[in-house]
Amino acid sequence: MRSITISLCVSVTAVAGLACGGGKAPSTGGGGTSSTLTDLMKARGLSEIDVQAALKTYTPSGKLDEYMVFASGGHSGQVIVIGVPSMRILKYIGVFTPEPWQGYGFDNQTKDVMAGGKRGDRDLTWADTHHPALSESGGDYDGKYLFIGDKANARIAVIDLKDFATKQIVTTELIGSDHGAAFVTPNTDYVVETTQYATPLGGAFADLKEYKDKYRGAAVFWKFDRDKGRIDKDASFAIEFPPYVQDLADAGKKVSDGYAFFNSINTELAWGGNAEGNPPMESGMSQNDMDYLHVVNWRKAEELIKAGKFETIAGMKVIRLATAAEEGVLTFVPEPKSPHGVDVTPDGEDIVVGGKLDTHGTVFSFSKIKALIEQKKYEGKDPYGVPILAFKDAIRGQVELGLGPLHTQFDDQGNAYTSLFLETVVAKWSLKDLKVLDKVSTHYNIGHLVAAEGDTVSPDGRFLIAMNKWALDRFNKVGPLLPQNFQLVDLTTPKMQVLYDLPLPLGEPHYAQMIKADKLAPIEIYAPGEDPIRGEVSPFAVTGGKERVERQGDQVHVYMTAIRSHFTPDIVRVKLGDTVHWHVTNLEQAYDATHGFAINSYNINLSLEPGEHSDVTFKADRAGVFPMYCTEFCSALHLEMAGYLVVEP
Ligand code: CUK
Ligand code: CUA
Repeated sequence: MRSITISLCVSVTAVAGLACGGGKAPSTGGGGTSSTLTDLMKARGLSEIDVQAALKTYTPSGKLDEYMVFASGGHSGQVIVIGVPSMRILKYIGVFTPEPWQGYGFDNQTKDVMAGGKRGDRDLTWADTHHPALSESGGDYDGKYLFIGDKANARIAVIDLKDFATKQIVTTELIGSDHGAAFVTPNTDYVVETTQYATPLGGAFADLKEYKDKYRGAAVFWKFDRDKGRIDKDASFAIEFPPYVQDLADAGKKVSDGYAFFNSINTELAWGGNAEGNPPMESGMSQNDMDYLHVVNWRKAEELIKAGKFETIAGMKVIRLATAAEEGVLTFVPEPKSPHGVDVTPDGEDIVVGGKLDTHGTVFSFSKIKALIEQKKYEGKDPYGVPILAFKDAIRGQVELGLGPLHTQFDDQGNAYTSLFLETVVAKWSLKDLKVLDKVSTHYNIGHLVAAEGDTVSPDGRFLIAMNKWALDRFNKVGPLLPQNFQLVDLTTPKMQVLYDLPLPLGEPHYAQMIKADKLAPIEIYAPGEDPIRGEVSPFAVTGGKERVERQGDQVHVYMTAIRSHFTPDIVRVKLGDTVHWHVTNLEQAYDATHGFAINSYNINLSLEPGEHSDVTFKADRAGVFPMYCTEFCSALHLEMAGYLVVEP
């Protein structure tokens, strides 16, 4: 895709076969005549640029998208799947929040998944999801798994892209919030989760006055078991950090494989207290000219774990700060004033840090950093004993970007794209010359941006999405709370061009990743009787003719099947006070044969995809007659797919 159209008349007539300049339009074949293109443009007030944008994104019915975007759902705790270039929303995946359409958080299987994210005894039914991470092989997306972090509650979720469903949520009481999460190492050996706000490790109590001595950050390296498709908590470990408020993170790749990079924003060690005589947090944290980029040698950390050089805190193996500093696991490099994004270039050689309160992007050189570490050429140590390299020796250079640089992505032509929050533009710049080449305005308050495979070892270029916050004046008004705005940007033209605005009315997404659609190969149906969370046929699954209700004391087991257009049995009689174990198997094996299963007043709604088996357990604590029915319009006789739960007093 390398065309910029000069004349709309030429391009549009060529592409769409439409008449131009007031000429006769082709007949619609329906007897009437359609308007000419210019009439349509005039009637709708569209410019040539608008029509070009429309032609680049319009995807006729039945045509598929080339890319899929996995966007964080922000406060909703979910993941949003979007097609590119059409910008059609394809799915919301239930992750940290119950999602009734998918039955997520309603059946026993997905309740167990959600229970994996409990903090203490508390069920958590929301999340502040920030950063999704697709699984990688050799630093490239492989389309197998997706991970996402919950900043509010320090949790990581594992989503299997075989069926686009959440399979596991993990958390550790070691830390109390995260932000540099989720990021994967180049072969998805580890899913990385880093603290944002420091707390005493393991959730112990210490007053904030003891911030410097008792509060800590940490990077958790969750071990991912690819065969099982699950995080292995026992094989995971963490590295203790000073309480510098670590922010974003990225894993090294290619030449920097084995390393990970974390930035931080609070070398001042401010901890708030604006009503207790201290400066407010935001000024307390913005005094110093430099913060610290944390350079972590995680392969070295793995060796220390193997050698037993760790302490166990809250069930997690932790390499203590002094050990990490002494053994060369953790090294600091000064980075300009309260940075935000940290992004490793496709070749793994450079680390780009957005200045936020600085107008520069700083480009650190991995080979220089590595050489300095090997020569032990330090300019000093921080108060915790962590060696510090000299800023000027560790950088390749700086690029003057503009106001409020945050996050950076890459294309296949050696260019980088950085979001400028305060200037509210995307800046395109040359990695080689560190020179800005182009800027495009976005509406408004751009946070992250995502380019096609733009954080991998082989970015595609072509498309970029500016992920803007609070879409003031872009859409029809919907009250004071504003939707977010994903703006699709064309990277193939000499000047970047905004093609499409997609409002996202579900939460603040922060980050997303864009993968080539043909790397994904989701299944269409489950095996007969399969429990999707365990990935095997459920011992409670039944086939047609084997349906039954069994009672053992006050425990009632219902073995039910669903097939168009009935449940068997369709009347279930229990007694008040019984515990009911309801096992439902969808007998269908056709792609489009999902059944729902809802019971009135009992807060039950399952989704049974073809072949799927689900269980739900509840106490029949309310007597009466409760309609139950299928919640998907599955057939002409869908309304008849119903029955009754009878709870006898
Ligand atoms: S953060 Cu939100 S715009 Cu959580 Cu990656 Cu930068
Ligand atoms: Cu099954 Cu409607």
